[in-house]
Amino acid sequence: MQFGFGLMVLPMPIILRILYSVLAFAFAGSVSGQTEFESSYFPYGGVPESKPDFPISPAIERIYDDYPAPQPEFNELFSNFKYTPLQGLDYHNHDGTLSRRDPSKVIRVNGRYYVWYTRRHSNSPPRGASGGTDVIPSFDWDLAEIWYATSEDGFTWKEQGVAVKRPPKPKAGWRSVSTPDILQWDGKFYLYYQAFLEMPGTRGDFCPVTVSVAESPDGPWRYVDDIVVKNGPDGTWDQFVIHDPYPLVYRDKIYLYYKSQLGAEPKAPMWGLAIGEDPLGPFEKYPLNPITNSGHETGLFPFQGGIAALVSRHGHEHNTIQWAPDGVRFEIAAMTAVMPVAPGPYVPDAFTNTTDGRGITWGLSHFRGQGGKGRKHSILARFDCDLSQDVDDPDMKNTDIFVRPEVYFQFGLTPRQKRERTMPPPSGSD
Ligand code: AAL
Repeated sequence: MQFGFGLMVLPMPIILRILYSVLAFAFAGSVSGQTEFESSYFPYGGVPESKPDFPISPAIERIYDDYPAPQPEFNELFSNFKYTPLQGLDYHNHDGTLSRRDPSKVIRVNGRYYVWYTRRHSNSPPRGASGGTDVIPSFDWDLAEIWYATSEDGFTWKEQGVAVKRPPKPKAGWRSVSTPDILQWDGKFYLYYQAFLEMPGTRGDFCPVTVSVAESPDGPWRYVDDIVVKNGPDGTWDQFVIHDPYPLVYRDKIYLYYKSQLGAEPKAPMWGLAIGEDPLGPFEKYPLNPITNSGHETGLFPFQGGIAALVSRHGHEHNTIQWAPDGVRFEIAAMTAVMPVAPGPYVPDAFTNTTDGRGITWGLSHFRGQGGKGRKHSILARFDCDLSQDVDDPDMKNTDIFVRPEVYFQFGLTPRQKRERTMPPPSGSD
């Protein structure tokens, strides 16, 4: 809708903004004395626990209306993240031929922690879309298998071996199987994963999501020859990419979150949800997908009566922890920094159908681009946090984060930027 202003035609949103500014100005004028007077009485002694009943600024309104607690230190969904290298996993001297990445959520079975992940063991490091061949990986997750490791304490891990191998051509996954996540349902275990039918990078990063099933977390895993989360129809947001399948049991059903991408460059990954009553499907896509506007690799957990999400990379709301009271209506609950990439949290109540999710305190994640040029690979690491109703760790609630200069200098200018920025200013501008 548009409104005419003499000869000028202005769009509706601009008209509304002008109206708002005029009204706000008039209002501020009429109460200006009072506002200045009241504001000088905003109390000392910490942020008031409940919303003051005198006029406050929009920024102060937000801390009461938009966050679970007015101070991050008391917000159960705010946390720092601390990282520890894992013991027990070897990387071939970091020569790029062995990579581990995209860990599943961690679960505990018979007193042991289990994790599944993408493992690439190839003759050569990845050589990019144009360098990939039948035996040379294009990307870090090409020519991969799904392996698993177990741990007694979450710090030292023992790699146990392969869980899902690549099936023979032309079955889904013949080129690579990657990025698994785990579901425990009715006494059985289900691994959902990306099953590439072509080299990643051929047309993008397209692959269907399929599933393998086992009676025990140690396998053997039976390949179910079916695509469980289908691509959307042509022209829709998830017509190509369905990545990072991530199942939770919620409201008596399987809530399987996934990531797709609205376009190629700039990347616009967002998350969708598909809901099923049987681990083998059908999974029905939630009609309002995408249900986040940001986020790359999925990482979620039941929290209180809803679902919380670690939204680390990409989009307006990157570096946030979000919460949806119904698993769908996600809102920002906290902003944070240095979040785990590809988080696989330890979620004790992932499959209990809980209505009072207790939260998480640690998990595994990955670091990409290790080894330097020509040796690129990823490693798994542990992250710790306090996103739990049962833990109260003030050392995880710091909003004053300092990072070493080397980390800043890692974000150096590109050669183009350097060139352009060291050029003398155009003549006559002095
Ligand atoms: C990741 C995930 C998916 C992508 C690639 C490997 O971290 O989002 O798994 O395909 O990158």
